[in-house]
Formats: sequence, structure tokens, C-alpha cells
Amino acid sequence: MRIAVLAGGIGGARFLRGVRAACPGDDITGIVNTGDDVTLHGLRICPDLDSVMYTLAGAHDAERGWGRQDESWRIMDEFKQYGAEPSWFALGDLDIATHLVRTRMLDAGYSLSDVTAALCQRWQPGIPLVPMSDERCETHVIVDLEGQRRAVHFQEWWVRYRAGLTAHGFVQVGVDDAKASAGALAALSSAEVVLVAPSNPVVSIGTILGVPGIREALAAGRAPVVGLSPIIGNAPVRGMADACLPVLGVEVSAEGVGRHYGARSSGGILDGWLVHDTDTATVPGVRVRAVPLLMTDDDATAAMVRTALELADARA
Ligand code: FO1
Repeated sequence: MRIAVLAGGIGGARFLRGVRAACPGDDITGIVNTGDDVTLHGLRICPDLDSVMYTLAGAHDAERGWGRQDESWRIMDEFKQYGAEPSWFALGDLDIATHLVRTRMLDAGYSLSDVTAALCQRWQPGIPLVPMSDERCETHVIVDLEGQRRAVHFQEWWVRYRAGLTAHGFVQVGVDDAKASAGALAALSSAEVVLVAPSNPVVSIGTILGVPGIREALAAGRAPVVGLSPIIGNAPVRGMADACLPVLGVEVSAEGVGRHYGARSSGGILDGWLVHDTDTATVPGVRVRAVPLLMTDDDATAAMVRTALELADARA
């Protein structure tokens, strides 16, 4: 079966491990958010693509969820000695090698899709990974800082300020000149099922959906679309979706996010919606199922993937 998965970083990586475990012989493509991408110290950094690539390869630091295991920070220490800002974004020595290779290839004119495929040659994630777009489309956050309303890069808001500055909005800088990557469009048009990972509905899934061509491909595709709620109870399992959803006026609940995504039959994206077994949700036009949604290990995630695929069948 051909499965396309919309995914963010840490949660998306865990989810993709479960899809790979549940569907070993199937043709899966991960369409990954690149709105978190940032250029720092002259390096092009793609946090979500790297989190997914490292995690699927088993090379990630499980505790942090991002970056490499057995990492060292000698270059960061040197940056600090030189007063080379920003020092608030921690780049590990091993991780820097990835950014150097990526930056060199991008500077040589390769697309982000080509670069990602080249990096995956080494890591063999077992699932083809494609960026949502080959053009830059960086998430910035509208905040009040030093008495001024301004946009700061998502990474500065999330890492430097720990999402502690009230977000008044999210903008995708560059989205007007961006388009869905060829790999993403190919995966969506040939998919028999599309899964929406339990990633941040605003700055991960929302960012992917904001790329011109993605929503149109979902709407035009024959494939049923089934999403999994990133909210259990009234809180995200991880991350800061609860700092993002209210900005869009969306209730921090499985029902709130399901309704935010909306039914494909009425201009939204969903045919099915999985919520945690302690939650209930009514989403008009969408079939809802309550199952355990904690991705405690690959088997637990694989179980929810199988339920999502059953739900997709029911809609086919
Ligand atoms: N997250 C942090 O909280 N602190 C960091 O210093 C940090 C550095 C970092 C470096 C490379 C990378 O790929 C990810 C990194 N992240 C860090 C995580 C990153 O902010 C998040 O993974 C996503 O962008 C949001 O999900």
C-alpha cells in the first residue's frame, strides 16, 4: 500500500517509526515540515528533517528528541569563547557535520530534496523523506519585545524564549514564493492513504498545509486522510501546541484540533480522526475513533497506525 505521512519533528519521527513498524512492506513517504529551518553560524539547519532522519536511523538522542546521541559540544564552547552569537541554539559537533554537508550541497545548487536524499543515503531511515517544499518557508512568530511588536524566527521564540513570549500570530516567511516539493506532490497524488502525524497542528502540520499545492493535493487525491490527535486531555503530549492553538482561536483539545483540520468533504483535510481513549470528540463529517495514543514505543505506535489504516479503509 502507498502511504504518505505529514510529519513534524520529534513527534513526527516517533510516529514514522510506528508506521514503518506497522507497514514493513509498504511504500511509505514522510513529508516533513521545514518551517523550523534556520540559518545560524552560516549553517543551514533543518531540525525536523534531521530529527526524523536521525530517529528513524536510531542515531538520535532519545532524551532530547533532537540531535545525535553521544554528542559533544566542543565547537559550541569555542563559539562561546569567541562570543560568536547566537549561543542559545545548541549545535553538537556531530550535528554540525550534517549542517556543513547540507550547506555545502545547497550552495552548490542542489535542492533541499536532493540534499535530504543524499544525507539519507548514509542514514538509511527506511522511509523516503521529502521536505514539504524546496523553497524556504520559515515560521516566524509575532511577539512584543522591548515594547515593540515584531516577528522573531520560530527557533528564537521556541529555544531562546522557551515559547514564553505571547505569540500574537505565526507567519510563514517566503510562503508566497514557495511551492510543494515534487516529492511531496508525487507522494500525495499516488497515496492510497494519507496519515497526519500527531505533530504540532499549527507550526508543523499547519505549516505543511500552508505550502501552496499541499491542500489542493489532499483535496484532489482519492486517498482517505486520517489524523491522530497530538492533544490528550487538554494538553499536548510534548512540545508547545498549547501555546500555539489559542493564537488561532482553537480549543486545546482533540475535538478542537479535529474541527480545526476539518472534514475533507467540507473543505478541510480529514476523513478520519483518532483521539486518545480517555477523550471524546465530535467532528462533523469525520469518523472519530478513540484508542490509546501514547507513543511509548514502536509497538504502541504501530497499533495506532493500524487503527488509522482500518479507519481509512472504512472511508475508502
Ligand atoms: N531545541 C532546544 O530546545 N534547544 C536547543 O538548543 C536546540 C538545538 C537544536 C539544534 C539542532 C536541531 O536539529 C534541533 C535543535 N533543537 C533545540 C530542537 C528544535 O528547536 C526543535 O526540534 C524543533 O525545531 C521544534 O520541534
